[in-house]
Amino acid sequence: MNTSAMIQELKTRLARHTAVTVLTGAGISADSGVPTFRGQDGLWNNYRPEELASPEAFDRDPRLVWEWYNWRRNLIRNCQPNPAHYALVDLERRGGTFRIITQNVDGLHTLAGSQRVSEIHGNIWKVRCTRCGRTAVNREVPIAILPHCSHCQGLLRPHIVWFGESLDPVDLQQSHDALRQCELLLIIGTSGVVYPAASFGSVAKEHGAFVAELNRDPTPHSDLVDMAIHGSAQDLVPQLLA
Ligand code: BJW
Ligand code: ZN
Repeated sequence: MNTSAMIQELKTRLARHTAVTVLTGAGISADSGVPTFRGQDGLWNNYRPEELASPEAFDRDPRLVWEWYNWRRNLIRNCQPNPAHYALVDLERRGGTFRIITQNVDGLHTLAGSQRVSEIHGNIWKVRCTRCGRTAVNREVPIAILPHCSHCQGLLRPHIVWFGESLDPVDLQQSHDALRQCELLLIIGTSGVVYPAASFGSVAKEHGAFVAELNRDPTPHSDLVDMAIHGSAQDLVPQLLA
């Protein structure tokens, strides 16, 4: 099936189905100028994840980790949602059971206007106290290094899920509910290598959903999903709603 035939089939399914779940990754924000993690221009080409995105790294050198997050916050604050984010807002407004499960920490889905969003890897605009666990929104750029909690003076960290850390049980529950309930799962712009999100396509499929992947490049899941469409998210996603 060629791309336009696949888009047409997805449009028909979207019009028919009343339970839709969308899993997004860095690729949906790439067109907004947010760097992805893997691939040619990915962050992990220049930075080692274990030195920046792990609890051990933060224990060892919180200043270095915060400097990296200041650099990222500065970059992301100038990024705006793109047509793919806005198309998903329109999709939610059509009604029915809907949820976006995003691995992105940039907050662009909610900035675009999406309501039912589970940010399973956290949010770069939130901080969390390493002592009392309180979370707060903090949009300062640069954030004062090292930031401390106004309640208990504990050291603040980014409210982001690093490697080896568990996801928030509420986010996990919401995600699993959405994966079990949906008739259609759209997987947009993720390389599909980071767990548990990498297993979400199989979970939805086991529960009877039609699973479609929209990605610039093939992924390890492209042959396992019901449909894989290649192209940029900002071109493909709005076409589904046109
Ligand atoms: C476009 C495009 C365009 C580009 N249009 N498309 C089971 C098996 C093996 C390992 C594990 C396992 N369970 C857990 C693990 C360990 C680990 C893991 O998965 N490791 C793997 C790498 C092997 N997982 C965890 O540690 C997770 N915790 C957990 O499971 O707890 C329980 C547990 C712990 C330990 C052992 C067992 C159980 C937590 C994962 C947290 C991930 N955090 C990060 C970093 C945050 C730092 C930060 O942002 O500040 O989150 S990693 C990084 O990858 C980031 C992303 O959210 C995540 C996913 O990346 P994503 O979104 O897929 O981006 P890319 O760059 O990889 O791909 C972009 C895609 O877009 C590409 O496909 C392009 O083609 C495409 N694209 N332009 C459309 N314009
Ligand atoms: Zn505190």
